[in-house]
Amino acid sequence: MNDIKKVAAIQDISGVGRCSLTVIIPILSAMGIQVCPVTTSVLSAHTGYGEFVKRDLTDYMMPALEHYKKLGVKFDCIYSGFLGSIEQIDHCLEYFKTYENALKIVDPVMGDDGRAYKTYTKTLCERMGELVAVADIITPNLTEAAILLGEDYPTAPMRHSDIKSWLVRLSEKGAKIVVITSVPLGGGEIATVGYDRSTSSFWKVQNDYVPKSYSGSGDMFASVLAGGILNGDSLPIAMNRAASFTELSIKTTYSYGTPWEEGIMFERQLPWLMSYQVLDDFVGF
Ligand code: PXL
Repeated sequence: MNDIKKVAAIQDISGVGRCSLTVIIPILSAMGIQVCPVTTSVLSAHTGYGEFVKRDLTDYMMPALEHYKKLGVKFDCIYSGFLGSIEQIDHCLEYFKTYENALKIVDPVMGDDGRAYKTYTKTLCERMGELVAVADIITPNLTEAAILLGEDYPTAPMRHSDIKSWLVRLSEKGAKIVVITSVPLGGGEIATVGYDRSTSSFWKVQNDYVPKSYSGSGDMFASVLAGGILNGDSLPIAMNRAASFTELSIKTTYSYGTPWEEGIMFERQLPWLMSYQVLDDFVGF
């Protein structure tokens, strides 16, 4: 029986810099899931390099969808990430509508460290809200959560009650499951927090502080989370798996002192994902 799950990953591919498809494909493959890329653009390097060569593939997205419909391809999950234009958001909405029974994961990639990426205009950020509204699961970092809620980026650690209210308000926009990464809490704690509206449950996984961030870490987190959920993990176990793999890979990268734009060294950690370890390093809060 062919029980390998299929994920349509609506994402770009960047030659260097380890983000989007160059992270998502190996991770989900290692977790036993087939990635079917819907490539939105090809870049020589991600936008964090400042200069890059780019070929936009917006006009490829709908013909590809028509072809998948003709072939009768069934996707178990549609997963969108970094997007380059309003048209690409419209096309993503079509994919979500077409595969209404698929698990809809939206990683609302828009920025980091309190700032929107240069390519993300105000309109593009607003339209990202439409994708968030049709998703089952969303995985914003704190910057993206603030943009989606129209809040200022918090400059001080957040109280539990405040981050819980952010999770609930984000979920009220549509998604049943909301996971926010890189949240500074009181006492120097940094955490990944999640909320499942169907059970009204809040979950927290602690992260060690590493004094450097790397491109593609959000893609890494979201793809491991997606793989975990598709493989039957509960929400806290999937969050724990995603946070642990990301932390392991970030610490490895930090130990080698490579530049942030080269992304996270994860290649040699992939066997950890294949072992499918049972995890219990999470708490309800
Ligand atoms: O990791 C997010 C991402 C994906 N794709 C491209 C990017 C970025 C972040 O900068 O530039 C092309």
